[in-house]
Amino acid sequence: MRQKYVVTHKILTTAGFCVNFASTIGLMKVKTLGEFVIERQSDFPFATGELTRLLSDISIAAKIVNREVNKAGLVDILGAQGSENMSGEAQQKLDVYANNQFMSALMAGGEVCGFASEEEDNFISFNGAISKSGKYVVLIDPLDGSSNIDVNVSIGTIFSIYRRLSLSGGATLEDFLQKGTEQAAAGYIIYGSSTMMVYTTGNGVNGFTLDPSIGEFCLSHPDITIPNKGIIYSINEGNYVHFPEGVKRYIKYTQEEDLKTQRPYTSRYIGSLVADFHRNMLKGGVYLYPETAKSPKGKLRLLYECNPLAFIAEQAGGMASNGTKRILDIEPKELHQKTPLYIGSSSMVEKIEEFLERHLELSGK
Ligand code: P6P
Repeated sequence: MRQKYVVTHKILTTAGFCVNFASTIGLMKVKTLGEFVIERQSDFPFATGELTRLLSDISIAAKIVNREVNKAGLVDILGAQGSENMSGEAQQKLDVYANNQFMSALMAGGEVCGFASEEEDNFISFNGAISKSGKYVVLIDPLDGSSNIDVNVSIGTIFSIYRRLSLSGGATLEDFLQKGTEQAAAGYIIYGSSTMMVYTTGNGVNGFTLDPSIGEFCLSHPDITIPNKGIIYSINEGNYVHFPEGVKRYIKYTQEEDLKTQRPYTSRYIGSLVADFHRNMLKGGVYLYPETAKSPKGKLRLLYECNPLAFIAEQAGGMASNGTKRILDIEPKELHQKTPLYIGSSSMVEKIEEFLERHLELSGK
């Protein structure tokens, strides 16, 4: 009898191990980023595997950056680099590290002929034998919100992908100064309670969560849509006195009691654009960064922060405006140009535009 029990126990234990092993190595029904992009390759008009490799290059760099972000408190990678970026902001060591990781991965991948970054004064033309014939350029904020690294707040990477306009040779400035409507793809990575990669190629928005146990981004948020309205507004009210009158009136509007429109709204401001945007995208809400005294043209950069998030917002059914114009329609004039940004649930962005228009008229501008 005992012998029979021992044999049965061994069989059950082995079976249990096999099930766990199967789920651990992903035999369960999970779809990796790589599988998804290949499956959707036909969505991407020019794809002959190019997008697959390009997004794979980005995801590899994201995993490496994620590893460093997660142990930032343990190694000498915290704190200021001692240099400043083009916008005069102190570069954090991890900013520079992330910038170099994405640049190296894209240069090695061969699909990209040029790279522009918040951390680089000018664009970089990849002149390697393979890269020179790369059909795309990438613009990136390698680590947005990096001033939050030292205090363990979520930060993010934002990227924008265009097909090059120049026919051959190295990348040119015109390859980068394209309207947001011309983007081939755009996405962000959020390094938060989990690490996610969210992207669009113009056929909806999908989110992938990194499973550290298998080192793969797995589809976790298919077909993300922004609720048409929400009750969250994100803005640094410390700049209130410098806001345009229409923004001041909108903030007061959000704070009024009105059950029918579920006011007062809730104020949530993390100080990390990707984190605020991601939450508002899933729950509904609006993020505002108007002109201020310190940033008379707005603080956020059009090409590698506002355009990619605007593409994603619109693909998810939301809106992105500079207060009077669709972000994606703005004609870029220079690489690091800034713009005011109002982005998120459509009805909330529209309400802000109404306030701005009404108070522009009243002020006679
Ligand atoms: P402020 C980070 O520097 C950033 O670009 C965004 O991630 C963030 O939303 C914003 O600036 C915070 O700026 O002026 O409110 O500290």
